[in-house]
Parts: sequence; C-alpha cells; structure tokens
Amino acid sequence: MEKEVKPTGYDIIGDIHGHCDELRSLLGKMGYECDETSYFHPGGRQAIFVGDLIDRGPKVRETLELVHAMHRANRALVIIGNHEYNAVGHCTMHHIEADRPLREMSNGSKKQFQPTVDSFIDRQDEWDQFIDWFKTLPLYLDMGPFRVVHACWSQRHIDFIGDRNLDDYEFLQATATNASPEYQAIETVLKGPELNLPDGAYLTDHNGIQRTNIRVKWWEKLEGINYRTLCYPEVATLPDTAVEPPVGGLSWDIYPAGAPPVYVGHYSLPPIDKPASAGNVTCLDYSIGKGGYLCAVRVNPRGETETEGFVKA
Ligand SMILES: [Mn+2]
Repeated sequence: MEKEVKPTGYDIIGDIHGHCDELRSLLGKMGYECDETSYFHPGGRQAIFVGDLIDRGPKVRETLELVHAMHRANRALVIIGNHEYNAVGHCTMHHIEADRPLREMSNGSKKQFQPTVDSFIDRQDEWDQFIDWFKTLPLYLDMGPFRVVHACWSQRHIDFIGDRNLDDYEFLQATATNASPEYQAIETVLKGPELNLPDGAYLTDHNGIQRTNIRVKWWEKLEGINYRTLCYPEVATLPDTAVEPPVGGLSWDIYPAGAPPVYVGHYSLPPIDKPASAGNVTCLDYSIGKGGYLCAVRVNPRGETETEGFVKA
C-alpha cells in the first residue's frame, strides 16, 4: 500500500471506449510514465476516469488492464459509466429467474458490447474479475472544490444514492426494476435526463433511429428556452418553439450556477477545438471512434482548469 499523499493536480479523462492506443498517447502527452506497476505522474498528479472504458473500440481488455492497474496503485480514481453499468446488469443473473440477466441489454447496447465480448474470448475469469471491479466503483465523486459524474449531477439523485454502489446487491437489484427510485437515479446520473419533444417532432439519432425525446442541458433553466437550444448536443433540425415544462415537474435538479465545477463524459459531442464548458459544467466526450478524439482536462487542487489545461490524444 502506497502512502496517502495529496495529489498536486488532477487529469480528468473522457470516455475511452476501448481506444487504448489513444489513451497511452494522451497519458504520454501529459507526462505520465510507466513503471512495473502502472502509469503514474512523476509530479504527483492523479488521473480521474469518467467511465465508459469499455465497448465499441478495438482494445477493451488492454484499456481495462491499464486503468485497473493505475486504480489499484492509487494513481487514478475511476467512476462507473453507463456502459459498465449495462455490462454489470447483463452479466449478473436475475435473482428469481436464474437463467436470464438481471437487466437485459437493448439490441443497440448488445452491438456496442460485442467488441468487449470479443476481447475476452477464452478469458472468462479475467472478465468476471472486471465485472466485480465495476461493482466497487463509485457512481460519482465529490472532490470538494470540483465534482465528477458520468452524465448528470442531479442533487436529489446523488443524495438518494449516497455512498451506495453496485456491490450492494439489494441496490443493484432495485436499479434493474423499472421506475423504482433506484432505477430513476441510475438513469439520471449515468445516462442523463431526457425530455419528450412536442407532438410530431422527432430526432434521428446516430443509429438512424427516430427518437421523440432529447438529452437535455441539465444546467439550464427551462423558462424562455427552446427545444433546439435545450438539446445536448444541439440539433439544428429541432423546433425552436418554447419548451413546455413537463407535467408534474422536472425529473432532475437543475445544476446551480454557483455550485462547484462538474466534469462529465457521455454526451458524444462533435469534435471541436476547445472543451464545451457551459459555465460550471464541462463535457470531456468528443466521440472517439466516431471521427472524434480522446481528451483530458487538467485541474489544480482547487478545481480550476489549468493554463493549457485541455489535452487531446
Ligand atoms: Mn456514456
């Protein structure tokens, strides 16, 4: 066990999705070195991974081995993403019907999961150990001066989750039960809140599927905003009509302007030169594997982005 030393800064790394070569390149650009244990920063910085290490990309197992080694050596913090959550639900058997998964994957999720399956052929024990590791990961990090969550910091859901993670079997089981408060908390925090579009409006997603709901900017107030602007990322074809507040109130807590900076991944933003920081919310997912890139934001112990703080792989 290494001595607990306060990191000199943090490097928050976006969704990797099995792109291990780019991860190595990113760590190298930030001055990380590799010893017999894992990557580490000679200046005493700590890496933070926002989740979605697996699926889609070519080197899922290598990615997991690299990140897990850093985590075990106390050189990185790691939170869970929706892809790891889906994998846990799929690879844990149902408590009553023992021949089916606790939580079925959609066909779209199965397709994205296939590269993960392929990278663990004849290595079932190793995969099982990674599933056990995913269960121990926190669902969010409150670092004091800054916060990290895979998709959305909704205070009521964060408070409800508390310090529980998927290692708590009752909690895991409850998250797989449609419409339970635990299910809602996972959907909100790991997948981000969504809002129905007005009648007749739809959005065609990257899988070519027509959707009648949108992912929203959960830090924006709804008064005076239209659907096109509220959608995250914005979609030019959406109507610019004013958002109708949902009956019964919002299913998420709007992130307050004065709250600490929060860093997220998940939103698969189009590649741009600078991180899309909307006030105190910064997204680190620029769609690696879909023509985008892997990136990190470097922050000091006070949670402020450093000069030259945005690094691309
Ligand atoms: Mn995600």
